[in-house]
Formats: sequence, structure tokens, C-alpha cells
Amino acid sequence: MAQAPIGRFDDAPFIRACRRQSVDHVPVWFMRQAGRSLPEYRAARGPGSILDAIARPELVAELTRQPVDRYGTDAAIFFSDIVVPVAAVGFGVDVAPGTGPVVARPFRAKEDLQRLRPLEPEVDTPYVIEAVDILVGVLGVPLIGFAGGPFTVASYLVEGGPSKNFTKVKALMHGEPAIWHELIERLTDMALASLRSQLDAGASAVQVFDSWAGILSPRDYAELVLPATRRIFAELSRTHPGVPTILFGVGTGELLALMATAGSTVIGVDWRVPLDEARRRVGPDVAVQGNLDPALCLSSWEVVAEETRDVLLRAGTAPGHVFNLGHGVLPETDPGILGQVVELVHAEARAGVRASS
Ligand code: 1CP
Repeated sequence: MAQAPIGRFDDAPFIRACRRQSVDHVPVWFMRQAGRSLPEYRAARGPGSILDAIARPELVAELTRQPVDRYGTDAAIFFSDIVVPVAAVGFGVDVAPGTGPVVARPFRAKEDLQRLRPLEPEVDTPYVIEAVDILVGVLGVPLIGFAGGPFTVASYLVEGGPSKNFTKVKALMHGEPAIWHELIERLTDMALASLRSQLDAGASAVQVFDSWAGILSPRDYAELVLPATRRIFAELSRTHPGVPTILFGVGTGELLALMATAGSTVIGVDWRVPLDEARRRVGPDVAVQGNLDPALCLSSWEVVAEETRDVLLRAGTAPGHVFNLGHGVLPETDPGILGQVVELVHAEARAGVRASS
């Protein structure tokens, strides 16, 4: 794996851990750290669609910084959403408060491919580039850019919104493989264009959120999603060598070994698979990220502390662990608890507790 220097954060613990280099403390950040659980987020964001907020670079920079300032996390996740590229090319996607992405006219047939023209980031999402540019000047930690994974974005377009059983998208994958192939290739191109624009503007790493890929059987994932996912990481390592890349999904225990062949430097793991077992499944060539159960963050500090220590213990002392939750911060989480988690993760490693336990 290329380890070319990527700039001023080369020695940051988050970047070093992604590259499986030694660190003086385990780096930590939280998926969905920017947003709903923070009072300062609700105050700054105000009412209206999140897509309007995402198009305001100064606000995006503020929302991205808030959790870093509050918690002292080792990385910032860019404030945006996985449906921004498809919304920006005019597919007709909104994000409904309390629900998530909703699509006015879901993807049904070959003709709908025309509604997915290529993304031109400078023209379609200049506000993303501008916000990354602002952040690079003010953040003291690496900025993680992101895109939705091709299956997860496709699932919203085909299902028309959040889904439980993903029946329509599975029907398309199996019933119309040629259309599925064309759809996922177009979404891969869009994800790549978006990720590149964030990296070119100064993001230090990227995460691909294929959040709902765990709904697929290993065979479907391997045949119908993995090739496109591999293309994302292959092309990024060509255009942006040495940049850490993370692939994440929920409920992916049975897919971890396959995901580890996608070409990312890090695999994100949810709370269902302990990290010692996850390390066995992904092998020695990738780092792991995770995996405290976000639901348990609603428990008492005693419980959260014990679970946090358990995650660190199971991750072991070998390099290549980025501490995170197993999925996003739940809106009802007490921000104070997350601050304590950051402190504990940093302190445990410094005290050498992990090495001796
Ligand atoms: O208006 C609001 O505040 C609504 C809540 C919200 C927020 C804060 C949505 C709607 N999106 C976001 C921002 C967001 N989305 C970020 C930046 C904040 C951060 O991570 O700190 C990121 C990285 C995302 C990515 C995202 N959007 C994912 C992948 C991560 C994951 O949680 O799995 C997914 C699946 C979405 C779709 C989406 N957008 C919003 C919601 C509620 C959802 C999920 C809907 C569903 O359950 O299907």
C-alpha cells in the first residue's frame, strides 16, 4: 500500500493509525459526531432542510468544527450528506426532518438513468469545495471527506427513501442486472468525483459509507457491489496515493473478509463483531475502526467506561485501530458522555493499560 506523504497531518495519530503505524494514543472520532445530539448544532443550524444548511460553507465549517472543539476528537467528519451528489445533479432528492432521504420519483427503469448525469463538483457542488477550503485553514486535526457507498445510495434512489427489507433494490439487482450495473457504475463515478473534489480541496482522508450493505448476502455483495467499490479505492489510490481510505457498513459481519479486499486502508466495524474477531476476518493488511455500541452510550458512565475499555482491549496493542462507535451517534446521546469516552480512550493508551491487560 502506498505511503506517500499527504501533507501537514502525516504525523497525526488518526492518519498514522489508518496506516497501521505506531501511535502515542488511540485516535478517536464519532460517526455523526456533528449534528443532532449537540445543542450548539441545533442552535446554529436553525429550521429548514439539511440540504440548505449543507450549501452554506461558513455554516458547514462551523458545524464540522463544533464536535472537535467540544470533544477533542482526533479527526473531523465533513458536515454534508450521502445524497448531496445525486440531489445536486437534479435527481429529485430531499432530506425530510426525522426521516432521512426521500425521492420524489424513485428509480424504476432504464429511462431513469438519464436523470443521473455525471457530477461536476466545481459546477454542481462548489459549496462543498468552498467549505473544505475554509476548514483546512482552521482545523487543527485531519478532515475526513466522505461519500455514500454505491449500494446505499442506490437503495435510497430505488426504494424512494429509508427501507427495512430493501425489496425493490434487490429485485432490480436480480431482475435487471444490466440496469443495476449501469446504475451502480454511474453512482460510483459520482462518488469518485465528489471524493476527489474533497481531497483536492484539502481533506486528509475519506470514508465510504456503504451503511446498508450488510442487508446483502456475501454472494450478492461480492458479485453486485464489490467490483464497483473496488473501483473507487483503486482509482483513489492512483489519483491520491497514500491518502487513508475507510470502508464502513452496518451488519457486515459476514461481509468483512470481502470488504477487506475492496482496497481501502481501514475497515469500519459495527458493534456486532468484537474487534479481535474482526481483525481475524479482515486480515493483517488493513486497519480497523470501531466499535462501541452507540445505544450503550445512553447508559451510565460506569457501563460506557467498561464497554470502552473492552473495545480497546479487543482491538489489542498491534497498530491500526481507530476508535469510533459501531454506527452514528444517536440523537438522544448526552454529549458529556462522548467527551468522557474521548478522555478515556486517550488516557488508557497513555497509561499503558492496554499493553498490560
Ligand atoms: O436535519 C438534520 O439534522 C437531520 C439529520 C441528518 C444529519 C445531521 C441527516 C439526515 N444527515 C445528517 C448529516 C450527515 N449525514 C453527516 C454529517 C454529520 C456527521 O457525520 O457528523 C454524514 C456523514 C451523513 C451520512 C449519511 N447520511 C449516512 C451514512 C452514515 C450513517 O449514519 O449510516 C446515511 C445512511 C445518510 C442518510 C440520512 N440522512 C439523514 C438521515 C436521518 C439519514 C438516514 C436515514 C435512514 O435511516 O435510512
